[in-house]
Amino acid sequence: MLSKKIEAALNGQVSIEASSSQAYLAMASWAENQGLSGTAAFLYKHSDEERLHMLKLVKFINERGGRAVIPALKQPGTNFKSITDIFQSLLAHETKVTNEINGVVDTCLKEKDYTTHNFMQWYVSEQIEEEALARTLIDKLNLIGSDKGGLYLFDRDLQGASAPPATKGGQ
Ligand code: OFO
Repeated sequence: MLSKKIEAALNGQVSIEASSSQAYLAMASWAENQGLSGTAAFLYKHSDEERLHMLKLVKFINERGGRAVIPALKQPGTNFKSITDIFQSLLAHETKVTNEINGVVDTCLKEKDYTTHNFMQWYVSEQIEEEALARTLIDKLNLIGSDKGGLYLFDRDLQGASAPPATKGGQ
């Protein structure tokens, strides 16, 4: 059974994951409108993944005898200056998410809820990967600068990274 404190912390995280999904959906839509179809595919997929992160929490809360609350969401930012701006916003967002996750982990330790602590470790590892990926993409974009050919290849690479495994590179 979850304590009220843990239940509230996990519901806070449900809201954060849902907001992340919305934020990346807005970015995906922006990229699609710019003709960056690979970047859009990558961001649509990322948005779907965040929704799965949210669902995983909802199910955990309910399974542990708590009550998951499906939150109202604020409209995410919809105007971006450039593709670099998108990935910088994504990294800033993920860094905040990491801090929030660390906060939940901290509450688990204080409440001596080792089951939820164990469950949250999946999120801790996921954040390491997501932040690293965002940093790699920003580094690539910084290298590309204003080179249109480079941007074309960057976008094409992201298309490949977003393909379902069966269709990836014909393998
Ligand atoms: Fe990108 O964050 Fe979920 O956890």
